[in-house]
Amino acid sequence: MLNIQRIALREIRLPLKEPFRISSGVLSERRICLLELTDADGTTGWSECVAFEQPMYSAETIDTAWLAIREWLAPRVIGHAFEHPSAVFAALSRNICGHNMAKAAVEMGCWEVGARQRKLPLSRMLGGTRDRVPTGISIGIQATPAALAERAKAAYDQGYGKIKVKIQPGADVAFVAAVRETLGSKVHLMADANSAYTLADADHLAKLDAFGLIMIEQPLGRDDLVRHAALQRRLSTPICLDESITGVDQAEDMIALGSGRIVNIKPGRVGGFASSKAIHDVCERAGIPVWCGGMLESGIGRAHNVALASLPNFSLPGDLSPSARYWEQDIVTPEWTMDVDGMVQVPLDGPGIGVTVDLDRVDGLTVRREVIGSAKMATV
Ligand code: OSB
Ligand code: MG
Repeated sequence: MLNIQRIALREIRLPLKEPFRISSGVLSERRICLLELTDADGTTGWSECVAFEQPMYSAETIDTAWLAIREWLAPRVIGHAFEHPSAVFAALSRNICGHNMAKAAVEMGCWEVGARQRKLPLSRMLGGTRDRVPTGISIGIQATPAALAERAKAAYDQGYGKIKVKIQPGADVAFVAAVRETLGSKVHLMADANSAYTLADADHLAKLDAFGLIMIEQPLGRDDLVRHAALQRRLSTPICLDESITGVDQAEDMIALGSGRIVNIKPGRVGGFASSKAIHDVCERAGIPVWCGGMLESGIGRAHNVALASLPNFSLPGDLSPSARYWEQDIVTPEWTMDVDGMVQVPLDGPGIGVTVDLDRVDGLTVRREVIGSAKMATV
């Protein structure tokens, strides 16, 4: 029985080792909202809200998420009993539109608490079956094709099983060509446009068909399911949708319309684990592969993603790079690592997320804190 009494929100700031550029903007520091949830039985769990500082990827930001959690979402959970965390998403969604990343942070924290109560690894609580998951890397937009090719080569040599390069108009065909030429024809290569194109660019995008990409991710706008279907008919490269898939309904629409052939599931984008699992299941039935995307998470969000990626239909490498790719030092121990075959171990030895939050470090990085819920328990 889940019965959350208290949610402690905090904001930490974590500088990225190097700026990450996508078509809609640059990230150089992550302002991260962390949640620590406490159940009536004393069990605690952690989650991370993946919203960015600016509304560049989706409408949410860390500040809107903080407000949504404090004002509307935490009160739907605190002091309410749930048989199982799978019931939380519906309770958060009744008459509350949008705010998926805020909902996900609360809901995924509930799954972590539920897993700890049952003494289960989060992976197994979710229905995961793998004990290691294949990892890809997402490389930001670089100044020149040669610089990108050099990055891609270094990543391939490290063992990554999939290389994704960010593209935008003016940094696309020549950049992908340089990477393909450097890596050879066998390496799993893909491009992610983060909605930078319109259907008027279809002929231009069709030039990418020459490079044998395993997919092109989110070429058009997030609401462009019909236009993506038109574009897919013009491309031999499979389209993978990211921003467009905000819930299971959009996944069903994508399948019905033929808007894409692969789905990137980010649990934050879709409102949490119940929604992710529903999308996973719908895609599995339709023969659509899924993989787990990333939002430059700290080690806490990464733990949630790795657990999700251990489900059976996550059949392509996820954007699950190890801690050292992003941070000088992560906020969990052990840090996330990848072996020479590009695999990340799913923690199965302990309950919940399976990594320990470095509280001293988190305290040192905290710039804002707010406790919601039981005053009696809110003494720290
Ligand atoms: O579209 O997947 C994306 C990073 C910021 C914004 C959007 C995206 C990304 C990534 C990073 O691709 C993936 C990662 O966490 O390594
Ligand atoms: Mg993407």
